[in-house]
Parts: sequence; structure tokens; C-alpha cells
Amino acid sequence: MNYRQPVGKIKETLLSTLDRVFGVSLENATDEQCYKAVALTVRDLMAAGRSEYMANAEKTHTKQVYYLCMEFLLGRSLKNNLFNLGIEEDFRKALAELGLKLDCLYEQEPDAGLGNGGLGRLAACFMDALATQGYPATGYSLRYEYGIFRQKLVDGWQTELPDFWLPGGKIWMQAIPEKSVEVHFNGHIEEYWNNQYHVVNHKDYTKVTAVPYDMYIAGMDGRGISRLRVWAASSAEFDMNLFNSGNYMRAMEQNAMAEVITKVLYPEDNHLEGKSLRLSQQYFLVSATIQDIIRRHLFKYSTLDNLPDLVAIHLNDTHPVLAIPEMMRVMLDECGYGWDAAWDIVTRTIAYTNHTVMKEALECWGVELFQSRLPRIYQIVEEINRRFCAQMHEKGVDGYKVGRMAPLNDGYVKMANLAVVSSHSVNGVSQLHSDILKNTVFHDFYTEMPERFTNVTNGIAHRRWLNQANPGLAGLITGLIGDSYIHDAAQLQKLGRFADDASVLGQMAKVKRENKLRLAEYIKKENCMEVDPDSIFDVQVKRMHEYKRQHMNALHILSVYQWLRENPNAEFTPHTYIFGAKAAPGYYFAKQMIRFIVDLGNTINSDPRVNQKMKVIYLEDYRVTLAELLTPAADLSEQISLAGTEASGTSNMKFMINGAVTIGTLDGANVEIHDAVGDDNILLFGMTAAEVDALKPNYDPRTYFNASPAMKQAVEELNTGFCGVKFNDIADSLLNHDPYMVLADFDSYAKAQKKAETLYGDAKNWQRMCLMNTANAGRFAADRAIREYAENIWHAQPLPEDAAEKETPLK
Ligand code: HBZ
Repeated sequence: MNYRQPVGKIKETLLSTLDRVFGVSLENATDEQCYKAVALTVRDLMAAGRSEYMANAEKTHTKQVYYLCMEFLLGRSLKNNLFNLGIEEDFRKALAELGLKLDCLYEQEPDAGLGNGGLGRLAACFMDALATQGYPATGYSLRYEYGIFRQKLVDGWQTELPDFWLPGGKIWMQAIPEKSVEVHFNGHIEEYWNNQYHVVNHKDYTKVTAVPYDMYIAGMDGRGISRLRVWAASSAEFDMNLFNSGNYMRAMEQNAMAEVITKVLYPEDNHLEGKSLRLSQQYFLVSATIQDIIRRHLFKYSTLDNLPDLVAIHLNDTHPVLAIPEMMRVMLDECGYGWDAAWDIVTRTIAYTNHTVMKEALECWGVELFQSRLPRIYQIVEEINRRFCAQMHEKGVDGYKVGRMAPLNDGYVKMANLAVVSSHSVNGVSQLHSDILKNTVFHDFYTEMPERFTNVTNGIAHRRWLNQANPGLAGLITGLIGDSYIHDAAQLQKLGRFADDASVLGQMAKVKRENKLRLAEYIKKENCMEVDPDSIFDVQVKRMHEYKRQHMNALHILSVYQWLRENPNAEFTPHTYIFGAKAAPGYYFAKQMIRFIVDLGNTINSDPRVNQKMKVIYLEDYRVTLAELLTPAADLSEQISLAGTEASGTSNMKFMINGAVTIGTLDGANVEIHDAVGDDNILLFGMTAAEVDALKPNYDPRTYFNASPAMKQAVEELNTGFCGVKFNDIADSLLNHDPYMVLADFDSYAKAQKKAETLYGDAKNWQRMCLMNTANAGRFAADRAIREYAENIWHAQPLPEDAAEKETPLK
């Protein structure tokens, strides 16, 4: 489909949309109304494009990919869609002729913050890559009324404000009420035999209606359009019996209880919140989704026998794992399948990705809660468990081992076990992480079914993170190597030719400086701080977590500060340390870490002995839109988790492609970044995952504390405190326990930091390093990751280019 229209036609559509939808003329329209008119116009174009695309997919029986995820951290949509459809400049022109600035309208859009961090952002990047490469895809999630909370810092302490994003965000969504489905909770199960038929009746359940809302995500050049279908909970019906019996309040209460299911996103990442509402959210998502998928398939093919050939269902982490028993339920209870046939179809259709090895994130649900909330699903999990254990026993597997692998054990439903038992493929998200899964968390499974395990290293939507976020660098690259890298990020490699070209390096440095100035302006506005654009912009942005070790970064800054205030005239490369991170609201230690960084910043930034040379900036409310401003402005990318803890990381890839140098441990995808750029273009430090494992049993942080005077002095100042606050909790944790081995890696980190300063001082070599990072970032494109999923896991092909002219018979 051709999305381009004459500028005059765009103007006409915008004016008529303003009139029709908002009843205003251009003169009286607010910027917000203008943004919405543009969004609606683009949405309509995409809806038409999606219909055409799907009609072609249907004709050719192209396999459908369904990506189930509790989170899609989309950020803003307008710029992305205009850019990908190739119509941004036409719209810019049309709006200019109407006296409007497109860039101002972009600012009207709230972030769709329907996710916590890496996992949700990955899902969003994948929608882009699926569309661009022509894989017909639908993401399924929940339409949270409140996204990830807005962070406000009050005296260095994080407070949370609700993120009511719908008023500005729902313009992208279209309700499809006729496709609503019912989801059943609670009640009890009645079973009996009717002749030879086993009848299962779910009685006295509570009904909640799932109403789908559709959003579209355009692929590059509009070749494909992904759909994101998000479900909103609404009370199935107003209970007239209660109402009539005068029980008005009960009727209202039931309404509210249903709707609460999709009220708010749980703000914990890498941590399980074992609340019944969370379980309801999970089941609500998967029940509505599975019913939707099966209904569509039956409508088209009248059988589910061919489902695994035509459909791939992907479970993004364990959060949507109840899709497995739900699919079994529909096939057994509603479609008349027997267990074995249903199980064969389910397991050939479903695949699962693991995103974390953090113990506290491994989901398990107490049997009591699970059984009372989801009685039929519980029965099916029991049967899956019984059959799996029997099969293992029959194979002669040791009883303890079977117990460890069982989906039901110790009074818990173990979601990761259920996922592995029931999927044909299990993958981690970086080479190291996938190996760790095989050697630790899923070792028992790996020894029994090694063929199930694989790796797909994560990737990013490079068109958003390079072309849209950093038009200066993208323009320069296109001028040098052409624009084929937009579709094929591996082409970035060609930049390597310019590694010693002083003029190119100079131009890249100029772009970086402009990006730093842009960020400096934002910092001035938000933090009332002047920062030096010629200082090193050293950035750590990600969720606040002990394992990510922001406190190691801060402790090092504290020790640099101690040194500099005693040696104010010493040689020192000016340094701006920038942080941005949200902490889970109930994660006390992480909130302390934020406070430590903020107070450290206040101390340093107001100390005239040092504040011309170093500054510490904490940016409030880190989110996708802020990341788009920050990433292109970074010189140093902090990826400093303890080796073996960060599954992959994806901000490391975003910084890299924008020409920042990584200072990091050999953890997650850093290992592969190191492989890609070589020793000279990355600053590695700290223990390897194997060294961590070897040290752990006998680790004593005090050994390191006593051996390093600089570290000792820094930890001691944590205890005395600054800004009138003592950070004893952090100091105590470091000295007595140090679960993420900050002290063990500290000296090595300090050395790498020193090296960064020296290298930065040699501008030409530094710029060469930056270029080599961009040039070698191609393999971290989401396009590559999606191709690997499609080829190795989903066995899906892209829609043929000539699909419109083609009718393929069903095989
Ligand atoms: O997934 C992250 C990993 O920590 C990161 O290393 C990886 O790059 C990324 C994408 O694969 N994991 C998360 O972001 N996890 C969550 O956000 C999460 C959310 C809700 C939960 C548990 C984890 O209940």
C-alpha cells in the first residue's frame, strides 16, 4: 500500500478530522486536538494497511505470530509511525502550511508506559521488527488504565504518582466490542459421565468481559503493520438479580471488582508480587487471548489440527504461561479434543523465553489461591503435572529430580517448570544467559530434553533508537554508506572504512556535541544545573536494582570526590555522571540507593572545590521518551551488573549504536558486544561469571575493604553521611553481606574509570572507538533477533513480496 498522499490532501483530512471529531476549526484548535487529529489520520492509514496486509497473509496462509506479554513499553507512537511509513516530511510540510509545528505536536503525546523496563521495551521493539520484515504478528497485552508510575523525587526520596495516560494515549486504540470474550473466575467444577462422554461444568463462576482495543505499529516502509491487541476488563453484566433485590451496592461492587483487573500495571520488575490481583491479570490476558486466537483459527479453518503449522504462540517470560492450561481447557472442554491430541497441538504451538535468573522473580503461586481463583485451570495443571511425573518416572529419572522439575510441588504451581514442560522451545536472551539457564535454573530439564533449549540474543529497534532518536548521526551515516542499513543493520559495518578518517571522526564528534548540548539544556530546565558539554557524559539509566549496582557507580564517584577535594588542582578530565532509574515502590533498599545518589549529587554540585570538574545529575522519571534524548548524548555507557545476573540488557545496545563506549562487566549481552568490537573499543572490568561462582561460597567483603584505602574511605563516609543523612543501610549491606559483590569489583571498576578518562583525553582515538561501536552494532538489531525466532523457533516465513498477486493453496 502506498501511504503517501499529496500535501493538500493531508491538510484537507486534518481539517475535516478537527471539525468532525472535535467540532473545532483550525483557529480554535488546541495543540492537543491537532496532535489527536494527526494521530487519527495516521491510525486510519495503518488500519487500511493492516487490512490489506492481513488479506494477503490469509490468501497465502502465512503463519501468524502471536506474542503474549504482560507489558509493552511503547513510549510515543506518532513519530515512529510517521517515520516508518515514510510520510513524516509530508506531514511536517502540511502542518507547516497550516501554521503548526510537527515537533510541537510530538510533545503532546504521553508515553504509553505499559511496562517496567527491558522486558516490555523488548516486546515493543519486536513489534516493529516483525512488521518491517513482513511476519504477520499480533501482540497481546492488557489495556492498563495506569501505566508505570511517574517518579517524583522529594528530598532525594522517590515518591510515586499515578500515570493516567489514557486521555492522550487512547487515540491510537480502537475498541472492537463485538470481539469481546468472557473470562471466568472462581466457582467450582462439576464432572460427570454422560454415556461415554466426560462432561466438565464450571459452576457459579464470576464472569468478567474482556473488551479488545487494537493499536497498530507500522514497519519500515509500511510493508507490514503489527497489531497490538490490549484487553480491558469490564463487568460482564450488571447483575439485575442483585439490583432488583435491592442490593444496589453489591451490584456496583461487582462492577468495580471486575474493572480493577486492568486498572494498573504492577510496577515490580525482576520480582514476583504474589498477589491474587496479579494472578487474575495473568489469567485474564491469556484466557481472552487464547479464545481470540482459537476463534479466529476455527472460523478460517474449521479445525485446530493444523494450528501448529499456521500459528506460533510466544510466551514472553512466565507471566502469560497460563496460556498453556487455558489452551488445553478450550480444546478439551469446548472443542471436544482428547488429552493426547490437544497436548500435541499445544506443545507444538507454544514457545517460551526466560528473561531473568533472579530467584525472587521466579513465579510460583500457592495452590490454595490458584485453585480457588481458577478451579478448572488447576485441574488441568494437576493433570499436566501427573502425566509429566509419570513419564519421567517411567524413563527412570531420579525421584528428587522429578520433584524439582514438576510444575506442581511443595504446595506451589511453579510457572517456569510449567513453561518448560509444555513448550517446544525455551530460550534465554543472550549467549551467556542461555548457558546459565542450561547450567543452573533449568539444568535438570536440560539433561532430559537438551533439544528444547536455545538462545536468541536480544535486539533493539535501531530505526527508533538511531534514526529517529539521533537524526544527526543517522544523516551522517546515510551520507557515508547509503541507507541500506535502515533495513539491514549489518550494513553499518561499512562505517569501519572511516575509522581513521579524521574528517568523518570530526563530524561524528560534532554530532555528539550537539546531542550533549540538547541534553544539557534539558538538565538545565529540569534540574536547574549547568553541565559542561565538553565533560565526559557518563550515563547509567535502567531500573534501580542492587544487582545492577548503581551504588557501585555512586561509591566510586564518592571516592573520586574525596580525592579531588583533597587535590583540587590535580589533573582531572571533567566528568558529568548522569543517572535515571525508577525503583519498585516497595523496594526499600533501591529507594535508599536513589537517595544516596541524589544526596551525593547535592554535595558535589554545591562544593566549589570540585564542581567545575564534576557533577552528578539524577534525572527524574526515566522513561522511553527521556531515553531517546539521553542515549544519543552519552559518551560512556555504564553496564556494570555483577557477572551472571543481567540476562542481556538492551540499553547497552542502544548506547553502542549511538557511539557510546561501554564500561562494563562480562555480563549478559556485554559479552557479545565485546566480541563485536574487540578489546580496544570497550572498557571491561570485574570478575567473570565463572569467577563470581568460584568466589561466592567464601566471599568476605571485608577482605576487599581492608585492602583498598580509597574504597575504605568512601564506605566510611557513607556511614558518617552527607546532607545530614547517614547511609548506614547501604554501608552495612556492603560490609557484612554484599550480595552483588560490589567491593570485590570496586578496584577494578575504578581502574577502568581511570582508563576511560585517559582515553577520552585522546580525542581522535576516542572518536575512533565511538565509530567502531556504531559500526559493529548491526548484529544487535531486533530484525536479526526476530529472524532467528522465526527461523529456529516459530518456523515462520515472511509474507512473500508478491503476496498481493498470489493465492497459495493450503498445504
Ligand atoms: O529483560 C529484563 C532483563 O533484566 C534484561 O536483562 C533483559 O535485557 C530484558 C529483555 O530481555 N527483565 C525485565 O525487564 N523484567 C521485567 O521487567 C519483569 C516485569 C515483571 C515481572 C518480572 C520481571 O513480574
